[in-house]
Amino acid sequence: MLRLILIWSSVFYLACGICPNDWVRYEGSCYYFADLPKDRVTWQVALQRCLSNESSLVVVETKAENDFIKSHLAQLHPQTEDQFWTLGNDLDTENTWMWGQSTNSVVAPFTTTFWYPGEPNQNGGEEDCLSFYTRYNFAWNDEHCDRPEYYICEIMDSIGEIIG
Ligand SMILES: [Ca+2]
Ligand SMILES: [Ca+2]
Ligand SMILES: [Ca+2]
Repeated sequence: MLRLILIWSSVFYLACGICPNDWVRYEGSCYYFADLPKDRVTWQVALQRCLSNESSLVVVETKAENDFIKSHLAQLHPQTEDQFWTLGNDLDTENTWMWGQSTNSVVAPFTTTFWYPGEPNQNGGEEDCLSFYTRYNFAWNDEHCDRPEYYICEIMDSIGEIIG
């Protein structure tokens, strides 16, 4: 059922060339950026928030998409320590980074990465969720999944291919 909702929603919005209210369009996708300064949640809660909005945590596939997200995050003027969850994680197998989890419906390997130098560093021995880190000028960081952070949801045109 969830798959059907995701696919239908994706087809509807993207075929119409529009996004839901409060979402931002870029190329073939619609994005939702969590409200600053209050909407900070764990990675798992962020994932559920996106799923309940018929979307996914963001999947970054190209440098152009990464650049779009970085420029939008800069416009939000977050604090230095603020981070933004993506769907990326190595929860299934340490140091094997994937978009999604085997227990979720969306799983895809990474094609391109934008880690900050020295990341992912598994700091403290348990950093398994991927964030855009303000301190790093929004380069990628692996962070403790239970830490409350902001998040980005995406309705993507390729979601049908990814989960199909
Ligand atoms: Ca994407
Ligand atoms: Ca890890
Ligand atoms: Ca890290």
